[in-house]
Amino acid sequence: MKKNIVLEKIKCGEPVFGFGLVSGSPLIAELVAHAGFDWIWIDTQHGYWDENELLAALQVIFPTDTTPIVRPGSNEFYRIGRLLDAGAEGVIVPMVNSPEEAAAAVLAARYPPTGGRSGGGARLSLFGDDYFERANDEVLVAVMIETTQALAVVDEIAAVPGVDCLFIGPGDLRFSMQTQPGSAEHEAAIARILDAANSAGIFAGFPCGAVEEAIRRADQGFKLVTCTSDLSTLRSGLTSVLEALGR
Ligand code: 3PY
Ligand code: MG
Repeated sequence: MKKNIVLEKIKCGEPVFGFGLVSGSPLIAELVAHAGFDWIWIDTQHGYWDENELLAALQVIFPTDTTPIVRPGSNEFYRIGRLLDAGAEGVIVPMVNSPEEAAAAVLAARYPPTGGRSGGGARLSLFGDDYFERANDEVLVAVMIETTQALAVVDEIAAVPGVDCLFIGPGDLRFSMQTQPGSAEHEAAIARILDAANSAGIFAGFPCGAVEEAIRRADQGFKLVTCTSDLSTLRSGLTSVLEALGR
């Protein structure tokens, strides 16, 4: 089976740097996939992807060395299975608030005996004849810790068999904590989640808005980080052009 390069690098102790796609554009996905990032985060929770655009994006990413990881809109069994059947090499499941919800994500993403993923998906033959035997080792399962409820049971969530990564949702976490991003209590919660992942022998991830932050979070110990996204990059490019025009 095609190796999951992201998991391979993380197993060697390296952080992996990704780029988020929210625009629903396979054209942008192709450009980014050839740019040299370790992974692409396709966000179908807050991004603007329909199923056909998502499939087209996965098709253009496939021949490259960039690993596509998709965030489903919610923690639903068939939704997660469909993303993986379309060729996602991992899922980042939002709003996982309990060990039971983490176990539900694993059930959807891993084949028996670890989980209950349903076998199917014609594209999977492209990954190799041994896809069904190897997928449980090659598919990355990240659960998002982004509420005070999840924070209270973060060690139990990290201990759920089949979970590879605790991926922080810093924005929702700060809403849930009723605090500001970067406040001492927000940073303490972030450090607590990182610790929980490390203590459980798994890794942690962080979505960053800028490359400087991605490097800082990687230095802090986060392994699966994003640097920015397509629309943020476009927005900052537009700002520079308008500034040059004096507008
Ligand atoms: C959050 O910050 O809550 C996220 O989900 C990041 O996309
Ligand atoms: Mg969130």
